[in-house]
Amino acid sequence: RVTTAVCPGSFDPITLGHLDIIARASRLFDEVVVGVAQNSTKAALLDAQQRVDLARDALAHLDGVRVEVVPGLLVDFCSAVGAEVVVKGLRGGADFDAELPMALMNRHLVGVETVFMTGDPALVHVASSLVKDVARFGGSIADLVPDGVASAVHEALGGTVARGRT
Ligand code: COD
Repeated sequence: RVTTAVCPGSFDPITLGHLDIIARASRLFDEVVVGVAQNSTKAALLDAQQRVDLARDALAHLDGVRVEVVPGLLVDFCSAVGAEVVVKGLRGGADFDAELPMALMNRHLVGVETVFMTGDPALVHVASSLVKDVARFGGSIADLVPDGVASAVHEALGGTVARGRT
């Protein structure tokens, strides 16, 4: 039987940390659906279509991986795509504290299981929020995000010129 996993996130923007988790999940599950969702506690810089387009470009080389918008509740999306598993990445204890109630709520709602994957130690400092902050104040984010993402972030921030590599 085919096991489908959903890798959800805000992906505002997708980073090399996300890419690592998704690539590793794609080796464990038959199908991985990357769900570009709305986190009600965060205001997004990029609109949903931009986040989807950047993620599609960054993940095009991975077999069995596709990217879709999560229009509402994550658990409804999981049911719609036939996923029994949600995959999340953990950078440390703060991620676990944030993820545990979501995992328990999602299991409470429909019984979906959450599988946690350890973040690559070389990438645990990489967070979309920090990436945006570095870019906002003129730093280079080129080696933190997939190709094409840095220019989209700088453009969304109003054409901030990055120092060093862009
Ligand atoms: N290394 C490893 N993992 C990483 C890294 C990294 N460098 N960076 C990010 N991650 C992991 C995060 O820990 C997370 O698991 C995932 O990647 C996505 O991260 P973000 O920041 O893009 O996304 P979040 O945390 O804002 O996503 C929250 C959701 C959008 C998934 C959540 O709000 C949601 O499910 N929303 C839909 C509505 C819903 O169902 N709400 C009820 C939830 S119980």
